[in-house]
Amino acid sequence: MEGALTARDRVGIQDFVLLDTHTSENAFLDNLKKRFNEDLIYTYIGTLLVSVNPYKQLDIYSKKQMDIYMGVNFFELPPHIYALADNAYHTMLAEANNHFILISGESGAGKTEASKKILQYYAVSCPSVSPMDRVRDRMLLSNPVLEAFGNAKTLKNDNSSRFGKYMDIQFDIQGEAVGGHILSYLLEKSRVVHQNQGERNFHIFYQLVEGGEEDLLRQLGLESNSQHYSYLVKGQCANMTSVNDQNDWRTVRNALSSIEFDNGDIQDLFGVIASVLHLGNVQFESDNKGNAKLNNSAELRWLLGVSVQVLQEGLTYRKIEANTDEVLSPFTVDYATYARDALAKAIYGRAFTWLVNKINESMENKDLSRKTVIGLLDIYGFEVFYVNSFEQFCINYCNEKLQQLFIQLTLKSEQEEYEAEGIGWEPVQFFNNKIICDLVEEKHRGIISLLDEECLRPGEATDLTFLERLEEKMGSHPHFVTHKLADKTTRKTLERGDFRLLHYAGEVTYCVVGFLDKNNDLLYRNIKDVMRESKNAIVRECFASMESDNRRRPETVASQFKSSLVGLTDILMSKEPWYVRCLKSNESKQPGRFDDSLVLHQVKYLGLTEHLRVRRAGFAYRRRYEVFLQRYKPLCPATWPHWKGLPADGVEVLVRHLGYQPDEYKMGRTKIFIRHPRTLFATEDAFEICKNDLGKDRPAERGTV
Ligand code: AOV
Ligand code: MG
Repeated sequence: MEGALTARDRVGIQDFVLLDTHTSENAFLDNLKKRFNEDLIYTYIGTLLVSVNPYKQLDIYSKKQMDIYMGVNFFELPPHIYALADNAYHTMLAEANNHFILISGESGAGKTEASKKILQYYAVSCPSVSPMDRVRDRMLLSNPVLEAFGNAKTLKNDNSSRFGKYMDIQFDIQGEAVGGHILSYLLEKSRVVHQNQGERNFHIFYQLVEGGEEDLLRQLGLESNSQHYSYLVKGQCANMTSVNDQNDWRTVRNALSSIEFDNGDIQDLFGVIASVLHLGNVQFESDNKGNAKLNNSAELRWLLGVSVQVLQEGLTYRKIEANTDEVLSPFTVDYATYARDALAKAIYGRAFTWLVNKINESMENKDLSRKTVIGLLDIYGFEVFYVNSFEQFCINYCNEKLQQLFIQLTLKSEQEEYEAEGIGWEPVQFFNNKIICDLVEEKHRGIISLLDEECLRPGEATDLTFLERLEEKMGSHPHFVTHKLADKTTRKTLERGDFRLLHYAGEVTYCVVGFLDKNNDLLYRNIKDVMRESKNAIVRECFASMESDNRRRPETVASQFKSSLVGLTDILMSKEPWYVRCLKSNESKQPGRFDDSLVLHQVKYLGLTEHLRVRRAGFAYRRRYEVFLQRYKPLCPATWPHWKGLPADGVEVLVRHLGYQPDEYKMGRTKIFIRHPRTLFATEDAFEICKNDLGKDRPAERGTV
């Protein structure tokens, strides 16, 4: 009927690879938008999943939906995060190797939600033998706990992850989820003592104060009102409508009891939170010599079971070693306030690490039998605020690294492999962000190295001398701009104390104030000694293992972060990748609103159309000849039970027998390349039937390929 929309027009194409006309960005956007308007938030590019944040609850995550997707071939059902989770899972079982799911996208795009859906899918749908239920429950329950301690409201996202999280889910050979392990990355500790306008501290503080039981609050000396605490009101939005701190408190409280936390641990943990709040209310004033003294020591008695006297001294004096003697040097009010905040950040940061370790203990599987893993990566997304500081610098650097990993694993290695395998190929151009990664992290020349060098000149270096060093060394770099070097048009918007990086995802102007301090993250030695006397076991433990006698300079924050990201890249590179690319539909968190230019910008910088072009022109699957033949040889009389010739020749005979059309595959030097997943799925189905028909004595079981 003329004028009527076909279903396809209305709901778009569910796999971009099948988009028949062209691969332009506009066609891409158009398809996403059509689907979004029908509440179809998921679309594939081959096996990559694109997800657009709907900002409303969709009825697509029920147990029934999970059952529908379990064990079904990827392309047989509409795109779904469950389909990706299921495909990764079944491939892991079939190939007996390790996988990871990289979830990326900017702040508020839906990464954390996606990672929770995947974990739920595994916890609910995978086969289960009763004793392991506990581990699975704990994996699920670790989420609300870590979110309470590690997430906060920012201007971009009401539940923004302020730490990076990589979680291995371990499966036994039956496919049961039997253990878990979390690695956490650089928590944004500065939030403990300061929040920008419109932002909050970590959720747990408000949950405890607003939701904590009367008895508990009395024990901790807390008022049931977040307005009372100076650390909770810096952003002037302690109370917000999109979260219910009281309900969340109960969830977290129950989760803590269900994970292996005993009452003592829980008490101590809340003791830490309360102490941080009390510490924030400690104020100093100047005595007649200009030295800091406490103007009210009442708050101190609530602090961590440390003697008031000792703590007071720790907060207002610094111990200096002079020859063999130790002398106490008094702080000014500013210094004392700084030392107080440094202590609050240190206590919270270390308690967070303690918490992650504790959760890991509770999910640990001590059984030594063979296991494979699926790793889930959910980090803080790229973010740009009105003022961006050291924290955004680290977060955005981390996103550059993940984009680089994505490029290496898909666009670059894919194309290099065709070349190496001698397969005719028209290269696809893409922007490689390695140049920005290098700008940040290169040894001796990168921004982190220059920052570290400045941190080695205490007393002489300042944030501004750091900026001067950058100007000196980076001057002509195409992705670096400062006021001094900018052309007239950009200079207007750039302050003297700023530098700007042209990131893969957009420009970010960083204000250098605080870079040195935050990178040094110093805590005076005597305050650490004080903490070791605490009656709170968590605090004692967190400060006990620390470097009191070790005079070596600890690694700076940025350098530690850099090494931990290198470590993460190594972990990921040893596994098979799957990708979820999350897109933000609009900036105002509104349900159903699709902002064309915002989405288009993300499609561009995430390299989605380039990825599509490589996918369309390329091959979805490839297998080494030996592996392919070993698995599928029962499907052809000529290759079963043994093929005597070269594996490549055997594969050729086999696929002809299976009816592969010439344009469906290519023979490389060491591998067969298969264009469409459906070809391999058909072969896999045939293999399953053949295996069942012929009974147990068949050789190529799942797991041997
Ligand atoms: P992020 O993890 O990518 O940002 P979230 O996963 O926290 O973003 O998503 C932000 C908000 O968007 C959530 O709190 C939900 O309200 C909504 N949302 C996301 N995905 C969905 C979905 N599939 N269905 C319904 N609502 C959704 V950050 O952690 O800030 O980088 O650091
Ligand atoms: Mg998140």
